Amino acid sequence: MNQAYLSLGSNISPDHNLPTAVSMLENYGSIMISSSVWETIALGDIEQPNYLNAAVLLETNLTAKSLHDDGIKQIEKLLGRKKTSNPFASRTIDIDIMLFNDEVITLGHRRIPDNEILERAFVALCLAEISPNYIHPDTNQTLEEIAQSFQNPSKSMKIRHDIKLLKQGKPTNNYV
Ligand code: PH2
Ligand code: MG
Ligand code: MG
Repeated sequence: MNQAYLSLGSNISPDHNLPTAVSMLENYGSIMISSSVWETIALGDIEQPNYLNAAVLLETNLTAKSLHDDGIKQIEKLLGRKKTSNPFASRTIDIDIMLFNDEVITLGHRRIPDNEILERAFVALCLAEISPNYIHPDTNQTLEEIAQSFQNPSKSMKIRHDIKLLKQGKPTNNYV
């Protein structure tokens, strides 16, 4: 079994699309735990609605490539994701593989572990909620330590207690 740590984001009908995407991931494995749902200010140079962001741990038989090509792309398509050339365009759902076991993998133009873990507070904080003691293969820091290195994240992100995901809660053991 593989352990895929996924980050999810939506800013078009996010109250619907984020929980739906998490449920659809169960077609490709088992959701072991989900983070809180965070409302976050949109990053990027254009004005756009706030996002809802979260992270989940999916246990799966699929390889990283197959999870991406066959699972994630299918869910993004079914939820009406539109292809645009702007990497910051609003989207119904975006699912990115941030970590895969403790492996270093290149998938298309992205690398796993994804650079966004060290660059985006909401990615680090969501991942730290679901596996605080996971050791980042590049920095040797735990996800908890990486999350704590962000200055004042509460300015740009707040938990949305009214939206729940499958298996949301505190991790009972540490994965990987
Ligand atoms: N994703 C983007 C661009 N900007 N901003 C927030 N707050 N959350 C996202 O998931 C996000 C973003 C494209 O990767
Ligand atoms: Mg993304
Ligand atoms: Mg993506």
